[in-house]
Amino acid sequence: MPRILKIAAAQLGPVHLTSTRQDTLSRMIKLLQSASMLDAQLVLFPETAFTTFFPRHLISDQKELDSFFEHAGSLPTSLNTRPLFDEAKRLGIDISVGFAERTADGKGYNTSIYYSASKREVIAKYRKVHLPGTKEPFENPDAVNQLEKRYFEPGNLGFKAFRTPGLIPGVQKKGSEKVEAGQGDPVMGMMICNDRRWVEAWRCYGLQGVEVVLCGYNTAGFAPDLWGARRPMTPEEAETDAVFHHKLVMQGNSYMNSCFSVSAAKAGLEDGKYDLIGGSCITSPEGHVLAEAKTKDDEVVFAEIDLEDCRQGKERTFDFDRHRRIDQYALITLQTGVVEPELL
Ligand code: CDT
Repeated sequence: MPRILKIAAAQLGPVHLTSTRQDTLSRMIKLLQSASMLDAQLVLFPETAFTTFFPRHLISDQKELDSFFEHAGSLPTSLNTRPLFDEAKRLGIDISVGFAERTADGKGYNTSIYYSASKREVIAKYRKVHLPGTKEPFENPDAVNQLEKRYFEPGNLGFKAFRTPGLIPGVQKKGSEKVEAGQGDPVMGMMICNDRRWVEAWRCYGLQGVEVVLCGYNTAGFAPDLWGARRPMTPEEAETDAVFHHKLVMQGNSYMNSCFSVSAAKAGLEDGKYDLIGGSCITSPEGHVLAEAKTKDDEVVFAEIDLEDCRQGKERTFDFDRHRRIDQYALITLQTGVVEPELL
């Protein structure tokens, strides 16, 4: 049975340290409205969407640092964020959005939530597991820093897939007479930026029959101290490579887990200095790019997809039940780092 879904990535152009929350929020609402004109049912916003990507800065003033964070419970009610949720409710569009989360006991997480317009509430929350970069800034004063390990704890909610209600009429529900895989409400999973480079994250979702993976990101285009460089690269070459790797992991992992994926960038030159790649895209379970951003500015990337397309991979090449050999994969959970074979 076809299960059609209209989905969009809301790519944001640069958000500067000097950008006001109100201005950024208005841009996000405008993107939501543009997606609504295309009839989108679900819109994904980037990682830390409401502010600049602040982990590149060393911020020692606690009050200043706190100004980048939100409490998850108050996201749909806080003055800083509420208008986006009100508009999603008014338009009847589900949204997934990334933000810096401060918990009641003062911990920080890099988080994204899924808001269901039909339920009028947040139905899922994910905290970024793979935090890249360093705790301390690089000695090189010109380096681009990525201080996520300083500001955030590693996510502790695992990779928990969830169903999104109210998007597709006539799907099978709990207690339906004949229950089959791939006939219910869409199965989705969230990851955040660096997570997309880790096959383990995708496989955890794949094992729950994920049909759409949502991933917001802020990826530096030119950051040799972070990426490392075996040979000197111009900023243009480095950015081309970064976009290539972004698409490679979205396409490859979508294929290997027979799912669609949506990725939404924060893109362009933040603070006139820090280049973030664009490349927001929607990929298919066969690994093809269905739609992609053409700019590094505010832009909606849209596709109409049929979740039934996930069945081909899930029932043949990647029928996990028939073909996986977990007795041979023990190393994956026994060992974190690399242990090479003994020298000859
Ligand atoms: N935001 C984020 O996770 N960015 C990282 C940069 C990695 S630097 C080695 C990314 O994987 O895109």
